[in-house]
Amino acid sequence: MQEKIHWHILGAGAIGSLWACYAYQNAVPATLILRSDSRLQAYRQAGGIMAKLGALALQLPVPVTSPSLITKPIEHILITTKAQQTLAAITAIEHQLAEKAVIVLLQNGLGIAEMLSQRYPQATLLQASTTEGAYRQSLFSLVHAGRGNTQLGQSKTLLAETQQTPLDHDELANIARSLSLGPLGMTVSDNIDDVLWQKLAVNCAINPLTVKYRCRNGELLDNPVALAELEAVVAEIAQFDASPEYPDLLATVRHVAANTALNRSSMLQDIEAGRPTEIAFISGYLCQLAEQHRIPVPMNRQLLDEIKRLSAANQH
Ligand code: KPL
Repeated sequence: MQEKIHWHILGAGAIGSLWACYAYQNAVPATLILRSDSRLQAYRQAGGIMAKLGALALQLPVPVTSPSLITKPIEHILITTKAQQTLAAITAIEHQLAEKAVIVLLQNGLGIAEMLSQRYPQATLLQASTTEGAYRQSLFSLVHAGRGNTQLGQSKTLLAETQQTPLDHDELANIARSLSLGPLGMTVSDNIDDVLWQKLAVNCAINPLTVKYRCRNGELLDNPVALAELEAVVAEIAQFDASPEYPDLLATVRHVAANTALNRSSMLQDIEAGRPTEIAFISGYLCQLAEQHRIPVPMNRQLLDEIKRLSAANQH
């Protein structure tokens, strides 16, 4: 029988905690890496993660560690940190990261994969995108709020730019299977670049506009001014060669806004809590690419500037 892969999960936010809880529930070996020894202490005092998984509310003693306590090389790591926290988080554990580690990046925004592939050229870097809905009520209290799906793949764009070895479909399927922790499913996408680009469009449109209008995701569809701006954001993104066509992209964004109608976007939650946002890796990434390719993206630029300004005024 094939030995089960032991995953380390870096990033104990909602998505990282979600995978860690279902790993525990499925008796799959996984360790959640907390950011510091003091967090570890707080976790021990809490006695685990209080998880509301559908109708079940359970206290789960999920295995955890902290960067200073990791003694064995990490061969498989699922990164679920916010984009802006990734470099600091991985630097803290890189003394134990195996040279040929398999790294799965599951986060909003783009740009981090390129940085990681330069920094760890021997590693196998995979990317994933999820529509599972989860949020934390407090540090160690998690709600699995909505069922979705998760796709995994190896970016062809990144493969073309680096010396990474391409994995075949069976190898990818094996990794996806090991991260499919009932009821969380993970499937292989043969075009993860397309999936990530669609997710970028969703986040460029919904996240900053929900901050601008201080509204829930679905309310963007009911407000004609916000909807016109959402359409402008998407039309600008559709100009890029790598992008899916405008009607498909717009249909995806509208579908996600309708499906998550009652959600407050992660960016709105960050702004309201005075936390840094992911804007630099969402609209910021897009505007940088637009500059390189001389593509006009005035609506995205305006939203980038507005969120940056609000963030600077808002952090407490
Ligand atoms: O990814 C999201 C986010 O809030 O960051 C969406 C899909 C917009 C759901 O709220």
